[in-house]
This record gives sequence, C-alpha cells and structure tokens, in this order.
Amino acid sequence: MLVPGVVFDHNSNSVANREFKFKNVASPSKDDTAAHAKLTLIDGELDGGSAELAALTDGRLPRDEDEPGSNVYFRAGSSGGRFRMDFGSAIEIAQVNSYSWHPNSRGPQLYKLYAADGSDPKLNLDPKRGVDPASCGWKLIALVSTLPDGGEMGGQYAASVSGLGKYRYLLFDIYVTELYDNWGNTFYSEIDVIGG
Ligand SMILES: [Ca+2]
Ligand SMILES: [Ca+2]
Repeated sequence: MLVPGVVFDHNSNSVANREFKFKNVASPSKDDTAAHAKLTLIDGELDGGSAELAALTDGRLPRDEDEPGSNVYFRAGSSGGRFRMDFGSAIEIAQVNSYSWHPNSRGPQLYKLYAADGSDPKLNLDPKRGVDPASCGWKLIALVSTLPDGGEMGGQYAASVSGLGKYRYLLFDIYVTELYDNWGNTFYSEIDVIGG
C-alpha cells in the first residue's frame, strides 16, 4: 500500500497571477473527479463574503489576489471548520490538490485530510469539532501545512496529496493560519480530486 505523500508549492505575491501555474503541482482543473462530488458543510460557518462551498469544485479561479467572492473561507474570527466530499461510491483516488490565493495571512493552507470508504458501520459522516474523525470510521490521510517559516505569508499556494487509495468520502478539517487577528481563514480557490 502506498504511503500518502504531500507536495507543496508557492508563488510569491510578486509573481502570482490568475494562471495558477506551479513548478511541482499541476494547475487547477475544470473536469476532475471532484467536479461531480457532493459537498456538505459539517461544522463551522462560511464567512458572509465567501462563495458557496460549490466554488471549491467549479473549475473557476479568482483573477486577483484578494477576491473574496471567488474563494471559500470560514467566518472571520472563527477557527475554521469541516466539510465533506462524497463521490457516491468508493473510487480510486490518486491525488487531492488544493489551491489558495491571498496577499497575506489568508494565503497559506492548514488542514487535516481524512478519508472513508463507507463500509465501516460506525462511520459518523458528520463529526463536529471535538470529535476525532479517526475515532468514528475515518482514516487520517495527511496533515497539510504550507505555512512558511517566517517571511511573506501571502501568495498563491498549491498542495498535492498523492497515493490515497479507494474511498467514497473525504473530510477536510480546516484550520486558521494564525491567531494574531481575525484574518487567518484561508481563501481556498479550488480543490481537485484526481481519480486513479
Ligand atoms: Ca476542479
Ligand atoms: Ca473554484
């Protein structure tokens, strides 16, 4: 069995543009497997300025570095939240690629990715914060953190988790990037799922 690996990439503010091109991660896709998945908010609240959850899989990208309505992000001042992706049946998942863009602390990504194939009778599809998904039928796949070691936080980020296996559900447990102010909830532009 493959051990999931995580690759990150970053375009700094000075070079990030609407093309979302990266050295180590493919650009976002319009017709990947996630385009047909069902997205459900499990915990937390989206910000009033955020796009609907469906914007994560619509293949559309922000054209500018600070375009709230083209991104999905949790409420300002909150600590993030959780959402679920359902493919309808278990499928082979080769990659999960997440993309974000913001000129400051809402640029980097910090989340835990869980997966479930749906066969575990004690699977809880809606574990709220405070319930460890690993205790109710989910498998922790990866901790994704693109947080820089100091320096510029802003820019465009891509994270790619590969070698997952066969699953029906993905759970994204999304965290704030910093607690200095209310503006640490990442602007997620797109999440692609590449079938195996
Ligand atoms: Ca997509
Ligand atoms: Ca999008």
